[in-house]
Amino acid sequence: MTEFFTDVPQPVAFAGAPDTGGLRYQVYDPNRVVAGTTMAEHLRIAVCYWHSFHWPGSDIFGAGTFDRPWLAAGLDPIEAAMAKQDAAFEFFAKLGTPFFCFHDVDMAPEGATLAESRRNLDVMVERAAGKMAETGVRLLWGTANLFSHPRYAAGAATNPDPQVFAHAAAQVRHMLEATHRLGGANYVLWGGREGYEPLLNPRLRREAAQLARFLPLVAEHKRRIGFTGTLLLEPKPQEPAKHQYDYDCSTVLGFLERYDLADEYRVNIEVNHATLSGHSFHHEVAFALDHGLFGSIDANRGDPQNGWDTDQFPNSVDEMSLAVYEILRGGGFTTGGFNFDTKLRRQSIDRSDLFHGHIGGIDTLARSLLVAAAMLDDGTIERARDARYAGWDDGLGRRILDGEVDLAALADEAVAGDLDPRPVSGRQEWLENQVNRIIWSTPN
Ligand code: XUL
Ligand code: CO
Repeated sequence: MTEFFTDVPQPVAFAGAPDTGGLRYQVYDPNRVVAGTTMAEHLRIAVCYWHSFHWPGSDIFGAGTFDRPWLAAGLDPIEAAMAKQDAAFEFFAKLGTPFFCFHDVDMAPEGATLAESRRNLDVMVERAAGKMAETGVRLLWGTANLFSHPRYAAGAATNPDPQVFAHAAAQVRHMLEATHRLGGANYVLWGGREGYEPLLNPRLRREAAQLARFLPLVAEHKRRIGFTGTLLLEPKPQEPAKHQYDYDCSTVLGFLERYDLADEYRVNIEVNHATLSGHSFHHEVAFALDHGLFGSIDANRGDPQNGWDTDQFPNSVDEMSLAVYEILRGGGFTTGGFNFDTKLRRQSIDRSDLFHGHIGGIDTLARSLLVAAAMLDDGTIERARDARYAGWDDGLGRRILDGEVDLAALADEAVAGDLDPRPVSGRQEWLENQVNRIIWSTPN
C-alpha cells in the first residue's frame, strides 16, 4: 500500500504528548478524563468518507480542485475504490479519530445494475472490515445515497413511481446489512430529495403516506437481521429540494408521533441544517434532548453570510459549548457521536489541509467539552432554571399538572383574588454573563 498523505508522515500528536515537530492537537487528548469519561468517549468523533475522499472539490461553477488521484477518469472502478479506501484509512489512523461514516456509493462504485452495485459494495465492505481490524477504527454510521442518481430526482420513498420506492428499498436493505456487518453504531436516513420543488406537482398526503410506509419497513428489517444500532433521521429544511419534509427536529417528531414511529427513530442533527431551518444549533440539540429524540451530530456549520449548506469545520467555542452543555446535561451520547460531515474550501488544495480542518474542528469540540463540563459543575444555569419553575413543584402548580382543577375552578381561584402573579426578570443578560464567565475562566 503506497502512502498518500506524505506531507503528514506521522500520526498527529495529542495534546500533552511530547512534541515531535509534526502536527498536533492543542486541546484534544482522547484519554483525558473530563466529567468522569474520556474525551474520546464523550465526543465519539467520526470522519466522513464522502466530502473528504469522494468529492473532488467541484462546485456548480467549476471543476474539482483537489488532489484525489482515485477520482480521475478512466481508472478501473474497483482499483480506484481500493486506492480511495487505503487513503481514507491512512487518514483516519494518522488523525487518531475512532470512527468513520460512509454512504454505499462513496465506498463502492455503482454498477450497471443493482446486482452489480451490491457485488461491488460487498467486495469493498469486506476489505473495509480488514482495514477496521488493522487500525481499530469503527463505524459510527452507514447510509444509502438516495439522492444523487437521476432516478431519485423526484424523491426516493416519496417518489411518484413505486418502482423507485422499491429501488430505494433495495439500496437501504443492502446498506443496512453492510452497516450491521461492520458493527456500525447507527444507521442514518437523510431525505435530501424527500420534498418538493414547485407545490404544483406533489400530493402532500400521498407522499407522507409513502414515507410513513418506508420507515417501518426499514425498522422491521433492522430487527430481522439483528442490527441493534440506532436508526437516525437527519433533518434539513431545504437544499437540494426547495422544501424537505424532515424540515427540523420538531417537524420530524410530529411525523414520527403521527405514524407511531417515535420509538424507532432518533435524529442526527447537523449544525448547518439547524441554521438553515431558522434555528440555532443549540435550539435543535436542546429540543431533541428534551423530547427523547436526540441521537447523533453532524458537526459542520454554515456561513452566517449566505443561505446554503457550506459544510464548514466548526470553529466557534462560544456556540459549540452551549450545545455540548445540553448534551452533557442530558447524559451524553449513547450510540451517537460527532461526525465531521465537513468540506474543505476549494482553495485548500494541500493534502495536509484535510488534517488542519479536522484538527481545528476537533480541538473546538474538545475545548467546548471542557467549558460544558465547567458549566455543569458550576451549576448556575441549572439552578436558575430550577428556580424559574419552582412554582410547579407543589401547591397550585402541582394541582394543575395533576389535573385536580378544571378551567372553571382555576378561574374561580384567580378571580377570588388569592393569586397575585408578579413579573419576574428573565435575567437574560445575567445568564449570558455567567456563560461568558465560565468560557473565559476555563483552563485548557
Ligand atoms: C447533506 C448531508 C448528508 C447526510 C448523509 O446535507 O448532510 O451528507 O449527512 O446523507
Ligand atoms: Co449530514
